Amino acid sequence: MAQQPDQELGQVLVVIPTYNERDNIGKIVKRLHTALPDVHVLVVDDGSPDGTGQLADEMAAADERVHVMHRTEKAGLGAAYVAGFQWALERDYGVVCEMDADGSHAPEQLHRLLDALPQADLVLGSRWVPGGEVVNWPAKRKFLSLGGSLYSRLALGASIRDMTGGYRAFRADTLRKLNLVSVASAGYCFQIDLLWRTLELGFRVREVPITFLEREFGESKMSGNIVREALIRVTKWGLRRRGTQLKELFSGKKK
Ligand SMILES: Nc1nc2c(ncn2[C@@H]2O[C@H](COP(=O)(O)OP(=O)(O)O)[C@@H](O)[C@H]2O)c(=O)[nH]1
Ligand SMILES: [Mg+2]
Repeated sequence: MAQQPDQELGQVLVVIPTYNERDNIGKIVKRLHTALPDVHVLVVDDGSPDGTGQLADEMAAADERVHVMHRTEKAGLGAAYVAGFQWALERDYGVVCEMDADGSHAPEQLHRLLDALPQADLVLGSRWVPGGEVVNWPAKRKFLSLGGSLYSRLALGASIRDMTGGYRAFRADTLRKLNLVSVASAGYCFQIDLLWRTLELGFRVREVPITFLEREFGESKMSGNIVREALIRVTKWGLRRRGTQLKELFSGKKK
């Protein structure tokens, strides 16, 4: 089992965004360090009223592998990740991972992502490739995830099966090229946004199968607004892409 995917890729940091995850954060970090003792963790907490941030501080005080970033208000998953990634890039991390706090992404499967990173610039934990699965999700969520991936795939012309997943491993060098300051996607659309930027730059993206398990404790923060933001943005990017293709076709014909 790999703790460092490749000596040359460097130290691994797992960024975990949290909002009201008090019942989950301790368990997930413990599982992660049991599976991969050498990885570092950055908890990015948006001022959770349930005290997740304080609990994370206690964990950080007792363990030098754990770090905490406190943000003042709930500003969405995307904004939390951008802040966490910037923190990572200011330090000496070679690999930066995304992972949910609620146990949906099994830390015991992180090695699958890390093992694939020497041959890729971004590795996606995928629910929708052979061997991948979702456990305990209501039909509505499955439909939303599959539908969201299909729509994004068609609009953007991408060949990725799971466009919206949040279990990922980036090379720090990949993240550096993505112009994070210009990422405005606040919600889960952030996942499509970053993937799209990575593909557009011609980076190698690989999917590896994961088992996504619905949370046992706490509540999902998924909302209608999050879905609308994704739909509007993906449609815009898709139209822009078609416009560029048409322009190229037109200028090609005129020559
Ligand atoms: N910091 C921060 N974390 C968030 C926010 N929204 C969701 N999260 C975290 O993102 C992860 C995924 O969220 P979750 O509600 O489980 O989404 P679901 O799995 O799609 O239902 C969890 O660790 C959440 O605590 C937010 O606005 N700010
Ligand atoms: Mg969840």
